[in-house]
Amino acid sequence: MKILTISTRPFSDQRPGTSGLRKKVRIFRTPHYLENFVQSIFDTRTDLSGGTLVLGGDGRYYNRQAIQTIICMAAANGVARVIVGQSGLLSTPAASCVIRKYHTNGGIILSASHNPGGPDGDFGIKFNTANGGPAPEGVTGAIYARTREISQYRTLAADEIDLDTIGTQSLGETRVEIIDAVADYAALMEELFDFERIRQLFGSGQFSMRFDAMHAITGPYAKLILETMLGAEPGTVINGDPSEDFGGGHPDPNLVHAHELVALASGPDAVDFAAASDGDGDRNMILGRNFFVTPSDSLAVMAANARHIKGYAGGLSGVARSMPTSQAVDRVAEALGLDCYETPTGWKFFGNLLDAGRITLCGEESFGSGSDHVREKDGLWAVLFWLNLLAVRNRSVQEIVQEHWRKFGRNFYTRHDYEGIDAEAASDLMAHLETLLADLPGTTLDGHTVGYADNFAYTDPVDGSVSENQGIRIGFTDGSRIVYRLSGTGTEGATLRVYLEACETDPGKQDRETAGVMQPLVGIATRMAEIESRTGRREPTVIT
Ligand code: G16
Repeated sequence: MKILTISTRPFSDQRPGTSGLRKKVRIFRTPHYLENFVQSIFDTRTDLSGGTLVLGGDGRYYNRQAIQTIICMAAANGVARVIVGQSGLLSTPAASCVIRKYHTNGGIILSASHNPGGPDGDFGIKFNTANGGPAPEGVTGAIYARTREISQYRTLAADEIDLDTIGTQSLGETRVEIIDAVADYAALMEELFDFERIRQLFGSGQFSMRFDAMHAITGPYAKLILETMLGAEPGTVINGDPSEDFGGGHPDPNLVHAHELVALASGPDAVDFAAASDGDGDRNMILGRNFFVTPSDSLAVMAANARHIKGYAGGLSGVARSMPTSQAVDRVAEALGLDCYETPTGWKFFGNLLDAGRITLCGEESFGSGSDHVREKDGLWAVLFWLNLLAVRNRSVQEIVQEHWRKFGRNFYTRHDYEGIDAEAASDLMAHLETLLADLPGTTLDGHTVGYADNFAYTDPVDGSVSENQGIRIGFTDGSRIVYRLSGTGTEGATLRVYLEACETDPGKQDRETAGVMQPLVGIATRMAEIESRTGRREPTVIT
């Protein structure tokens, strides 16, 4: 088969963000744009030549074409074996599972996660290393550097691969294996959780659940695992057929975008348990009857209850959370005598801690949690963890969480996002906050005394690498915090995230409404950052 060498010129905007390269579909369709980035992966990850690559995506618009392009380029770059999810699909956690299970050299995952899809939507690509996790900054930095100097890429003139039929095909010297996208992942879940107990819960007739796949990748996974393997009634999975534009929706599992599910978990006829996942299946939202579990609380509850779950009954080695995630899990770690790490935003920062066996569970405020079973956050895993817990504890979601607060204290939490603001105004706002930091400690703002104020920097305890400028933290002596960051996953302008947290150990005050509790901190945060005058926004775009 003839290898073609195509001349190209660098694009200046291929620096990966928090989780790979995310851009509008129309940018990815610019001639050579996708190819340049992919060739830069092959040029910097030289062990892929003669090695094995996993390939799959969340099924969004442009997924199939991109898969065909990458298979041809893999063959032209000497990859010996490409393992592709059937129809070009693999959820992000399933891709991580497959990369690890078959001892491959890494994987390319096509996804823009929770961002909308379709011809006018977003697309994304990221490289995961042989441990199954998102490439660390050293690797993404090298790929980016290569994109700045690339002058040619290699591909093949070949017929399209049949992506829909399971089996092995040849492309020149390269074996292309189309695998069942769900089977390996489902088998791993069965190892971790007590499926028999969950089957009994569903079979009891006393328990109702809905899972919202949001027209995205987890539909087939959830139908097989929840309805077929665990016996949940047909229809438990809603919006379960993946579509290229996610049914025109925004596949982000939060209270705003998963409103259909929220309605099913509200009111007198509410289901007992509801959950949703995102575009590529790594995020999760957990709801009880008329009850929302914040992602930060979800992580803390999991850590406190891990001993009840088959796969974690042997104990946890430690836990970690991203910096803006609430400190709820820190309280659990302290009570249980576990190490607790605070990392920058981005799942890639958990990789070394997981590989070194320093942590078993980790999570983020951005609706992500996971464990050492793979090296990505994992939406369905979190749902199964909760299902297993409900089956074993015989309590409602609300009872479990409220009991947790009584024991460990409650960390009220909210995040305000200002999306699509002017990028320059956003960076000026952050620069303005920097100028305030030195004088803040010791001052009192509306009754809250500042204990520390800094721009978060992280030194990886395993490899010593340093990541600076990871967000402004203002910590008060009463345990409350304000955190400011600019998102690294948006594709339009800038998104300012303001994260707010207030601690309450008095059980008599733990059942108040979050919005009321947070109001004073919201006032401090918006004034201090001069949000309205600098961005022109009076209100956040999304509050979660
Ligand atoms: C990605 C990262 C997460 C991060 C989230 C939000 O998630 O993997 O670690 O918390 O983005 O990042 P940012 O605040 O920079 O937008 P996903 O689900 O989008 O892949």
